[in-house]
Amino acid sequence: MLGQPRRIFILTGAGISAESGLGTFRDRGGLWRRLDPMTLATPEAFAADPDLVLDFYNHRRRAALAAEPNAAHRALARAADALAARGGDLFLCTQNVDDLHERAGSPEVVHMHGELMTARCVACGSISERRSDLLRPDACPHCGAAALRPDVVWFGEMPKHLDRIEAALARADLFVAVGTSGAVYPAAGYVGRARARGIPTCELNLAPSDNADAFDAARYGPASETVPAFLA
Ligand code: BJW
Repeated sequence: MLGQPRRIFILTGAGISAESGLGTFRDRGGLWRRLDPMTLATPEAFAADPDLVLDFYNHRRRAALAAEPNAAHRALARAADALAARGGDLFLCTQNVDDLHERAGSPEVVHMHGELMTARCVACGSISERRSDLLRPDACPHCGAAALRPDVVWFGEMPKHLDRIEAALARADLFVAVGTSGAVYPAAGYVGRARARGIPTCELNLAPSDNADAFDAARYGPASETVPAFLA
């Protein structure tokens, strides 16, 4: 199925970081099995109880900082270098807010749901690096307003980098989804778009995702095994 793809679109989700010790959202033990996303991951939740929401993300940021990339993250970074050396490219689009792809050495990572390691000022819109807890009041390093929020995309908000993602989907010749449940849009719709263009699609997951039927092929198992094997 791989043939000679030169422009691979990879979509990753929480499953790729599971073996690094970071929790997923919807499978067994997942965050949204224990916690209500409507009280933690919406703009309304942040308006109603900012301390609770900041606490949730402070905890997640600390966990991400303590985690290490695993073999799946590293295999993607190596594949990006190898493809680039052959004149192709690997477009890495992640729904994850951790920085494990970057720390594994991936040259470019598109975080469509934002990042834990940056903060956004709701007053001036600037984005600044943030590796320590966000507290209130916490001043924006650019405008000084006490208006920092986690730079993540909550339900009802517009995902980031959609133009770049569209362009990459339009030129890809292979689409691969890794460790994502296919439950959240627009990311869950990308496989359908790839199929409509007639390019091969494959999912690498521990178990069939919600949209498994939309893929031509699948390999099931832990990402630390399936991703290096798939890209070898
Ligand atoms: C392993 C493994 C191992 C485990 N190895 N695998 C169309 C239809 C219906 C609804 C909508 C729609 N379009 C939009 C919506 C509304 C909404 C939505 O999708 N709702 C659904 C729940 C129905 N979408 C939005 O609101 C989005 N915005 C939007 O649509 O704006 C309008 C617009 C967009 C575009 C064009 C025009 C208009 C925003 C969504 C924001 C999602 N935010 C979160 C939180 C981010 C910050 C944070 O991290 O806290 O993003 S929610 C959460 O879900 C997080 C994730 O990125 C996202 C996806 O989760 P993911 O990664 O798939 O994780 P899981 O847990 O679901 O799955 C893990 C998988 O790994 C499982 O399959 C396991 O089997 C597997 N696995 N261990 C390999 N070792």
